Amino acid sequence: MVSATASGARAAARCIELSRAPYSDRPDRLFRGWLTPAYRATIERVGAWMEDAGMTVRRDAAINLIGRYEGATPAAPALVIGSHLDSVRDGGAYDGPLGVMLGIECVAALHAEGRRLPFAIEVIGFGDEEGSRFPAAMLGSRAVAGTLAPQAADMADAEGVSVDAALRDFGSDAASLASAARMPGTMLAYLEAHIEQGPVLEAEGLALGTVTGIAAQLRLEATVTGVAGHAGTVTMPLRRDALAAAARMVAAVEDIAVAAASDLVATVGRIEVAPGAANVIAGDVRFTVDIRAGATDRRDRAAAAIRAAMDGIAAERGVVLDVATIHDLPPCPCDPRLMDLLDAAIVATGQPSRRLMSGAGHDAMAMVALGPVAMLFVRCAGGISHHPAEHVDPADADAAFAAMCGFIDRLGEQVRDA
Ligand code: HGY
Ligand code: MN
Ligand code: MN
Repeated sequence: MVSATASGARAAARCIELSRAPYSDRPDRLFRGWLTPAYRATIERVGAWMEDAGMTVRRDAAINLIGRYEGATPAAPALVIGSHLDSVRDGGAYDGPLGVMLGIECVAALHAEGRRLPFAIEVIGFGDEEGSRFPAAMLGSRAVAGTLAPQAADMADAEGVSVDAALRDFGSDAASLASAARMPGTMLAYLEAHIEQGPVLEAEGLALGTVTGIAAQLRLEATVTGVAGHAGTVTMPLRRDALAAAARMVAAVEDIAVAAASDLVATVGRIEVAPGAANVIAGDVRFTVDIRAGATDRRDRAAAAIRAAMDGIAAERGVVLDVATIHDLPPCPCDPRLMDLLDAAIVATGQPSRRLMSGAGHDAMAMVALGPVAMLFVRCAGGISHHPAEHVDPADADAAFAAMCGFIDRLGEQVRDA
Protein backbone atom coordinates (compact mmCIF):
# COMPACT_ATOMS: atom_id res chain seq x y z
CA MET A 1 0.00 0.00 0.00
CA VAL A 2 1.57 3.29 -1.09
CA SER A 3 1.62 5.90 1.69
CA ALA A 4 -0.81 8.81 1.45
CA THR A 5 1.72 11.34 2.67
CA ALA A 6 4.75 12.75 0.91
CA SER A 7 7.87 10.62 1.25
CA GLY A 8 10.82 9.29 -0.69
CA ALA A 9 9.47 5.79 -0.23
CA ARG A 10 6.29 6.82 -2.06
CA ALA A 11 8.42 8.23 -4.87
CA ALA A 12 10.26 4.92 -5.13
CA ALA A 13 7.01 2.93 -5.07
CA ARG A 14 5.62 5.07 -7.89
CA CYS A 15 8.74 4.35 -9.96
CA ILE A 16 7.97 0.65 -9.58
CA GLU A 17 4.36 1.22 -10.65
CA LEU A 18 5.55 3.09 -13.75
CA SER A 19 7.87 0.22 -14.68
CA ARG A 20 4.92 -2.03 -15.45
CA ALA A 21 2.03 -2.08 -17.95
CA PRO A 22 0.52 0.16 -19.21
CA TYR A 23 3.56 2.37 -18.62
CA SER A 24 5.91 0.18 -20.68
CA ASP A 25 5.76 -0.40 -24.43
CA ARG A 26 6.91 -3.98 -23.92
CA PRO A 27 4.94 -6.64 -22.03
CA ASP A 28 7.95 -8.42 -20.55
CA ARG A 29 10.53 -5.73 -19.72
CA LEU A 30 10.62 -1.92 -19.40
CA PHE A 31 10.83 0.20 -22.49
CA ARG A 32 9.15 3.62 -22.54
CA GLY A 33 9.95 5.64 -25.63
CA TRP A 34 9.13 9.29 -26.11
CA LEU A 35 5.64 9.81 -27.57
CA THR A 36 4.70 6.11 -27.43
CA PRO A 37 1.46 4.68 -25.98
CA ALA A 38 3.30 3.92 -22.74
CA TYR A 39 4.51 7.51 -22.62
CA ARG A 40 0.94 8.75 -23.00
CA ALA A 41 -0.26 6.58 -20.12
CA THR A 42 2.70 7.70 -18.02
CA ILE A 43 2.19 11.45 -18.41
CA GLU A 44 -1.49 11.01 -17.62
CA ARG A 45 -0.67 9.14 -14.39
CA VAL A 46 2.20 11.45 -13.37
CA GLY A 47 0.09 14.50 -14.24
CA ALA A 48 -2.57 13.28 -11.79
CA TRP A 49 0.09 12.91 -9.08
CA MET A 50 1.26 16.45 -9.81
CA GLU A 51 -2.30 17.76 -9.43
CA ASP A 52 -2.72 15.85 -6.16
CA ALA A 53 0.44 17.64 -4.97
CA GLY A 54 -1.19 21.02 -5.56
CA MET A 55 0.37 21.82 -8.94
CA THR A 56 -1.16 23.11 -12.14
CA VAL A 57 -0.10 20.79 -14.96
CA ARG A 58 0.62 21.40 -18.64
CA ARG A 59 2.38 19.77 -21.56
CA ASP A 60 4.73 21.89 -23.67
CA ALA A 61 5.13 21.54 -27.43
CA ALA A 62 7.66 18.73 -26.92
CA ILE A 63 5.08 16.97 -24.72
CA ASN A 64 7.29 17.38 -21.67
CA LEU A 65 5.10 17.24 -18.56
CA ILE A 66 5.34 20.40 -16.44
CA GLY A 67 3.79 20.85 -12.99
CA ARG A 68 3.90 24.30 -11.36
CA TYR A 69 3.50 25.20 -7.66
CA GLU A 70 3.20 28.94 -7.29
CA GLY A 71 5.46 30.90 -4.95
CA ALA A 72 4.77 33.94 -2.82
CA THR A 73 6.33 36.20 -5.50
CA PRO A 74 4.46 35.44 -8.72
CA ALA A 75 6.91 36.77 -11.31
CA ALA A 76 10.07 35.50 -9.58
CA PRO A 77 12.25 33.03 -11.51
CA ALA A 78 11.26 29.48 -10.62
CA LEU A 79 13.20 26.61 -9.12
CA VAL A 80 12.96 23.82 -11.69
CA ILE A 81 13.20 20.24 -10.46
CA GLY A 82 13.32 17.66 -13.22
CA SER A 83 14.49 14.48 -14.83
CA HIS A 84 13.26 12.23 -17.63
CA LEU A 85 10.29 9.90 -18.02
CA ASP A 86 11.58 7.89 -20.97
CA SER A 87 13.70 4.77 -20.51
CA VAL A 88 16.29 2.74 -22.34
CA ARG A 89 15.27 -0.64 -23.76
CA ASP A 90 15.25 -3.27 -20.98
CA GLY A 91 15.74 -0.41 -18.55
CA GLY A 92 15.36 -0.04 -14.83
CA ALA A 93 12.52 1.58 -12.89
CA TYR A 94 14.42 4.50 -11.38
CA ASP A 95 16.66 6.02 -14.10
CA GLY A 96 14.77 9.25 -14.74
CA PRO A 97 11.42 8.80 -12.97
CA LEU A 98 13.00 8.90 -9.49
CA GLY A 99 14.00 12.53 -9.99
CA VAL A 100 10.52 13.48 -11.19
CA MET A 101 8.75 11.57 -8.40
CA LEU A 102 10.99 13.09 -5.71
CA GLY A 103 10.25 16.57 -7.09
CA ILE A 104 6.52 15.86 -6.83
CA GLU A 105 7.01 14.66 -3.23
CA CYS A 106 8.82 17.88 -2.27
CA VAL A 107 5.94 19.97 -3.62
CA ALA A 108 3.35 17.66 -2.03
CA ALA A 109 5.01 18.25 1.36
CA LEU A 110 4.92 22.04 0.90
CA HIS A 111 1.30 21.84 -0.27
CA ALA A 112 0.28 19.71 2.72
CA GLU A 113 1.78 22.36 5.03
CA GLY A 114 0.29 25.22 3.02
CA ARG A 115 3.78 26.69 2.59
CA ARG A 116 4.92 28.95 -0.23
CA LEU A 117 8.53 29.76 -1.15
CA PRO A 118 9.65 33.15 -2.49
CA PHE A 119 9.75 31.40 -5.89
CA ALA A 120 7.56 29.00 -7.78
CA ILE A 121 8.64 25.39 -8.15
CA GLU A 122 8.22 23.66 -11.48
CA VAL A 123 8.61 19.90 -11.74
CA ILE A 124 9.39 18.74 -15.30
CA GLY A 125 9.20 15.20 -16.61
CA PHE A 126 11.26 15.37 -19.81
CA GLY A 127 9.96 13.19 -22.64
CA ASP A 128 13.24 12.18 -24.23
CA GLU A 129 16.62 11.99 -22.51
CA GLU A 130 17.83 8.54 -23.49
CA GLY A 131 17.46 8.86 -27.25
CA SER A 132 16.02 5.33 -27.17
CA ARG A 133 13.38 5.95 -29.84
CA PHE A 134 14.94 8.55 -32.13
CA PRO A 135 18.70 8.74 -32.95
CA ALA A 136 19.54 11.84 -30.87
CA ALA A 137 19.15 12.26 -27.10
CA MET A 138 17.93 14.88 -24.65
CA LEU A 139 15.34 16.17 -27.14
CA GLY A 140 12.98 17.08 -24.28
CA SER A 141 15.33 19.14 -22.14
CA ARG A 142 17.04 20.66 -25.18
CA ALA A 143 13.63 21.83 -26.40
CA VAL A 144 13.05 23.54 -23.03
CA ALA A 145 16.58 24.98 -23.06
CA GLY A 146 16.01 26.32 -26.57
CA THR A 147 19.12 24.54 -27.86
CA LEU A 148 17.44 21.93 -30.07
CA ALA A 149 18.65 22.10 -33.69
CA PRO A 150 15.71 22.45 -36.14
CA GLN A 151 16.86 19.38 -38.09
CA ALA A 152 16.21 17.27 -34.97
CA ALA A 153 12.60 17.18 -36.08
CA ASP A 154 13.61 15.44 -39.34
CA MET A 155 14.66 12.26 -37.54
CA ALA A 156 12.65 9.07 -37.78
CA ASP A 157 12.50 6.03 -35.51
CA ALA A 158 13.26 2.43 -36.52
CA GLU A 159 9.74 2.08 -37.94
CA GLY A 160 10.19 5.21 -40.05
CA VAL A 161 7.89 7.36 -37.89
CA SER A 162 9.17 10.97 -37.90
CA VAL A 163 9.41 13.20 -34.84
CA ASP A 164 6.80 15.39 -36.52
CA ALA A 165 4.34 12.52 -36.97
CA ALA A 166 4.90 11.31 -33.41
CA LEU A 167 4.29 14.82 -32.07
CA ARG A 168 1.11 15.17 -34.17
CA ASP A 169 -0.16 12.04 -32.43
CA PHE A 170 -0.03 14.10 -29.20
CA GLY A 171 -1.53 17.27 -30.66
CA SER A 172 1.74 19.05 -31.35
CA ASP A 173 4.12 19.07 -34.33
CA ALA A 174 7.73 19.72 -35.28
CA ALA A 175 7.05 23.32 -36.26
CA SER A 176 5.82 24.00 -32.71
CA LEU A 177 8.90 22.57 -30.97
CA ALA A 178 10.59 25.98 -30.79
CA SER A 179 7.72 27.22 -28.61
CA ALA A 180 8.81 24.81 -25.85
CA ALA A 181 11.88 26.97 -25.24
CA ARG A 182 11.76 28.57 -21.81
CA MET A 183 12.06 32.37 -21.61
CA PRO A 184 15.62 33.26 -20.51
CA GLY A 185 15.79 34.59 -16.96
CA THR A 186 12.78 32.59 -15.75
CA MET A 187 14.76 29.81 -14.04
CA LEU A 188 16.36 30.52 -10.65
CA ALA A 189 18.10 27.12 -10.51
CA TYR A 190 17.70 23.56 -11.74
CA LEU A 191 17.85 20.59 -9.36
CA GLU A 192 17.95 16.99 -10.57
CA ALA A 193 17.95 13.95 -8.30
CA HIS A 194 19.15 10.82 -10.09
CA ILE A 195 20.48 7.38 -9.24
CA GLU A 196 24.29 7.34 -9.37
CA GLN A 197 24.32 4.51 -11.92
CA GLY A 198 27.75 3.68 -10.55
CA PRO A 199 29.34 1.94 -7.53
CA VAL A 200 30.95 4.81 -5.58
CA LEU A 201 28.24 5.67 -3.02
CA GLU A 202 27.52 2.02 -2.26
CA ALA A 203 31.23 1.25 -1.90
CA GLU A 204 31.55 4.04 0.69
CA GLY A 205 28.31 3.20 2.51
CA LEU A 206 26.68 6.49 1.53
CA ALA A 207 23.10 7.08 0.40
CA LEU A 208 23.62 10.48 -1.21
CA GLY A 209 26.23 12.48 -3.12
CA THR A 210 26.58 15.98 -4.55
CA VAL A 211 27.47 15.97 -8.24
CA THR A 212 30.34 18.30 -9.20
CA GLY A 213 29.83 18.05 -12.96
CA ILE A 214 28.84 15.86 -15.90
CA ALA A 215 31.30 14.47 -18.43
CA ALA A 216 31.51 15.82 -21.97
CA GLN A 217 29.72 13.49 -24.39
CA LEU A 218 30.24 12.99 -28.14
CA ARG A 219 28.01 10.58 -30.01
CA LEU A 220 28.86 9.53 -33.59
CA GLU A 221 27.18 7.32 -36.13
CA ALA A 222 29.54 5.51 -38.53
CA THR A 223 28.37 4.03 -41.83
CA VAL A 224 30.63 1.50 -43.55
CA THR A 225 29.82 0.70 -47.16
CA GLY A 226 31.43 -2.33 -48.81
CA VAL A 227 30.17 -4.79 -51.44
CA ALA A 228 27.64 -7.46 -50.56
CA GLY A 229 28.32 -10.84 -52.14
CA HIS A 230 27.77 -14.56 -52.02
CA ALA A 231 29.49 -16.04 -48.97
CA GLY A 232 30.37 -19.16 -50.98
CA THR A 233 31.76 -17.75 -54.17
CA VAL A 234 33.58 -14.46 -53.54
CA THR A 235 37.19 -15.28 -52.73
CA MET A 236 38.78 -13.59 -49.71
CA PRO A 237 41.12 -11.28 -51.69
CA LEU A 238 38.21 -9.94 -53.73
CA ARG A 239 35.99 -9.09 -50.80
CA ARG A 240 35.03 -5.64 -49.52
CA ASP A 241 33.37 -6.93 -46.41
CA ALA A 242 31.74 -4.06 -44.51
CA LEU A 243 31.27 -6.10 -41.31
CA ALA A 244 34.86 -7.35 -41.16
CA ALA A 245 36.03 -3.75 -41.57
CA ALA A 246 33.58 -2.47 -38.96
CA ALA A 247 34.70 -5.17 -36.52
CA ARG A 248 38.27 -3.87 -36.70
CA MET A 249 37.00 -0.33 -36.23
CA VAL A 250 35.03 -1.38 -33.12
CA ALA A 251 38.17 -3.00 -31.70
CA ALA A 252 40.13 0.18 -32.43
CA VAL A 253 37.58 2.24 -30.46
CA GLU A 254 38.16 0.06 -27.40
CA ASP A 255 41.95 -0.09 -27.83
CA ILE A 256 42.24 3.70 -28.01
CA ALA A 257 40.02 4.23 -24.94
CA VAL A 258 41.94 1.64 -22.90
CA ALA A 259 45.28 3.14 -23.96
CA ALA A 260 44.13 6.61 -22.80
CA ALA A 261 44.28 5.29 -19.21
CA SER A 262 42.19 8.24 -17.97
CA ASP A 263 38.52 8.98 -17.21
CA LEU A 264 37.90 8.58 -20.95
CA VAL A 265 35.34 5.98 -21.97
CA ALA A 266 34.28 4.97 -25.49
CA THR A 267 31.49 2.57 -26.38
CA VAL A 268 30.01 0.99 -29.48
CA GLY A 269 26.53 0.18 -28.22
CA ARG A 270 24.56 -0.43 -31.38
CA ILE A 271 25.48 -2.04 -34.70
CA GLU A 272 23.25 -2.84 -37.66
CA VAL A 273 24.32 -5.07 -40.54
CA ALA A 274 22.76 -5.28 -44.01
CA PRO A 275 21.59 -7.45 -45.56
CA GLY A 276 22.17 -9.49 -42.38
CA ALA A 277 22.04 -12.98 -43.88
CA ALA A 278 24.35 -15.81 -42.91
CA ASN A 279 25.30 -16.57 -46.53
CA VAL A 280 25.82 -12.98 -47.68
CA ILE A 281 28.96 -10.87 -47.23
CA ALA A 282 27.84 -7.69 -45.45
CA GLY A 283 27.55 -4.71 -47.76
CA ASP A 284 26.52 -2.06 -45.25
CA VAL A 285 27.16 -1.61 -41.54
CA ARG A 286 26.02 1.23 -39.30
CA PHE A 287 27.25 1.62 -35.70
CA THR A 288 27.29 4.20 -32.92
CA VAL A 289 30.35 5.50 -31.07
CA ASP A 290 29.81 7.18 -27.66
CA ILE A 291 32.92 8.98 -26.35
CA ARG A 292 33.06 10.71 -22.93
CA ALA A 293 35.58 12.41 -20.67
CA GLY A 294 35.57 14.98 -17.89
CA ALA A 295 37.28 17.50 -20.20
CA THR A 296 36.46 18.32 -23.82
CA ASP A 297 40.10 18.28 -24.97
CA ARG A 298 40.65 14.73 -23.65
CA ARG A 299 37.44 13.61 -25.32
CA ASP A 300 38.27 15.27 -28.63
CA ARG A 301 41.84 13.93 -28.73
CA ALA A 302 40.44 10.42 -28.40
CA ALA A 303 37.76 11.14 -31.02
CA ALA A 304 40.44 12.29 -33.47
CA ALA A 305 42.51 9.15 -32.86
CA ILE A 306 39.44 6.95 -33.29
CA ARG A 307 38.53 8.68 -36.54
CA ALA A 308 42.07 8.33 -37.89
CA ALA A 309 42.11 4.63 -37.05
CA MET A 310 38.75 4.10 -38.74
CA ASP A 311 39.87 5.99 -41.87
CA GLY A 312 43.00 3.82 -42.05
CA ILE A 313 41.00 0.61 -41.79
CA ALA A 314 38.54 1.80 -44.45
CA ALA A 315 41.38 2.65 -46.86
CA GLU A 316 43.18 -0.65 -46.21
CA ARG A 317 40.04 -2.69 -46.81
CA GLY A 318 38.58 -0.75 -49.72
CA VAL A 319 35.33 0.23 -48.00
CA VAL A 320 33.74 3.68 -47.75
CA LEU A 321 33.41 5.25 -44.30
CA ASP A 322 31.06 8.08 -43.40
CA VAL A 323 30.85 9.47 -39.85
CA ALA A 324 28.03 11.77 -38.68
CA THR A 325 27.93 13.59 -35.34
CA ILE A 326 24.67 12.79 -33.55
CA HIS A 327 25.32 15.04 -30.58
CA ASP A 328 28.21 16.95 -29.03
CA LEU A 329 27.62 17.91 -25.39
CA PRO A 330 30.31 19.88 -23.52
CA PRO A 331 31.01 19.04 -19.87
CA CYS A 332 28.41 20.51 -17.52
CA PRO A 333 29.80 22.06 -14.30
CA CYS A 334 27.40 22.15 -11.36
CA ASP A 335 27.04 25.49 -9.57
CA PRO A 336 29.36 25.93 -6.54
CA ARG A 337 26.77 27.87 -4.51
CA LEU A 338 24.08 25.24 -5.16
CA MET A 339 26.55 22.44 -4.37
CA ASP A 340 27.21 24.06 -0.98
CA LEU A 341 23.46 24.19 -0.29
CA LEU A 342 23.11 20.55 -1.31
CA ASP A 343 26.07 19.52 0.85
CA ALA A 344 24.54 21.28 3.86
CA ALA A 345 21.16 19.64 3.22
CA ILE A 346 22.80 16.20 2.93
CA VAL A 347 24.78 16.68 6.15
CA ALA A 348 21.54 17.70 7.88
CA THR A 349 20.15 14.24 7.03
CA GLY A 350 22.93 12.74 9.14
CA GLN A 351 25.40 11.55 6.51
CA PRO A 352 28.70 13.21 5.45
CA SER A 353 28.74 15.13 2.21
CA ARG A 354 30.44 13.43 -0.73
CA ARG A 355 31.16 15.09 -4.07
CA LEU A 356 31.57 13.10 -7.25
CA MET A 357 31.60 13.44 -11.06
CA SER A 358 28.89 12.03 -13.29
CA GLY A 359 30.03 9.92 -16.25
CA ALA A 360 26.39 9.43 -17.18
CA GLY A 361 24.63 12.18 -19.10
CA HIS A 362 21.61 13.92 -17.62
CA ASP A 363 19.06 16.59 -18.53
CA ALA A 364 21.03 19.01 -16.37
CA MET A 365 23.52 19.18 -19.30
CA ALA A 366 20.82 20.85 -21.36
CA MET A 367 19.23 22.90 -18.56
CA VAL A 368 22.56 24.58 -17.68
CA ALA A 369 21.90 26.79 -20.72
CA LEU A 370 19.11 28.42 -18.68
CA GLY A 371 20.87 28.85 -15.34
CA PRO A 372 22.82 27.22 -12.50
CA VAL A 373 22.30 23.49 -11.97
CA ALA A 374 22.72 21.07 -9.08
CA MET A 375 22.44 17.29 -9.04
CA LEU A 376 21.82 14.94 -6.14
CA PHE A 377 23.03 11.36 -6.60
CA VAL A 378 21.16 8.53 -4.88
CA ARG A 379 22.81 5.16 -4.20
CA CYS A 380 21.59 2.32 -6.39
CA ALA A 381 22.22 -1.35 -5.67
CA GLY A 382 25.51 -2.56 -7.15
CA GLY A 383 25.68 0.60 -9.24
CA ILE A 384 23.50 -1.28 -11.70
CA SER A 385 21.51 0.79 -14.19
CA HIS A 386 20.07 0.52 -17.70
CA HIS A 387 18.99 -2.94 -16.54
CA PRO A 388 15.88 -4.47 -14.92
CA ALA A 389 17.94 -5.16 -11.75
CA GLU A 390 18.21 -1.40 -11.08
CA HIS A 391 17.16 -0.87 -7.44
CA VAL A 392 16.88 1.93 -4.89
CA ASP A 393 16.32 1.24 -1.18
CA PRO A 394 13.21 3.17 -0.04
CA ALA A 395 15.24 4.44 2.95
CA ASP A 396 17.70 6.04 0.51
CA ALA A 397 14.80 7.60 -1.37
CA ASP A 398 13.60 9.00 1.96
CA ALA A 399 17.07 10.44 2.59
CA ALA A 400 17.02 12.03 -0.86
CA PHE A 401 13.57 13.50 -0.19
CA ALA A 402 14.81 15.00 3.10
CA ALA A 403 17.91 16.43 1.43
CA MET A 404 15.88 17.97 -1.40
CA CYS A 405 13.43 19.55 1.07
CA GLY A 406 16.43 20.89 2.98
CA PHE A 407 17.93 22.24 -0.24
CA ILE A 408 14.67 24.00 -1.14
CA ASP A 409 14.39 25.58 2.31
CA ARG A 410 18.01 26.79 2.21
CA LEU A 411 17.55 28.22 -1.27
CA GLY A 412 14.39 29.97 -0.04
CA GLU A 413 16.34 31.51 2.87
CA GLN A 414 19.08 32.69 0.48
CA VAL A 415 16.53 34.34 -1.83
CA ARG A 416 14.73 36.01 1.09
CA ASP A 417 18.07 37.30 2.48
CA ALA A 418 19.28 38.51 -0.92
O1 HGY B 1 23.69 8.03 -21.84
C1 HGY B 1 23.58 8.43 -20.68
O2 HGY B 1 24.57 8.68 -20.02
C2 HGY B 1 22.23 8.63 -20.08
O3 HGY B 1 21.88 7.48 -19.36
N1 HGY B 1 21.25 8.91 -21.09
MN1 MN C 1 19.86 6.49 -18.63
MN1 MN D 1 18.92 9.10 -16.65
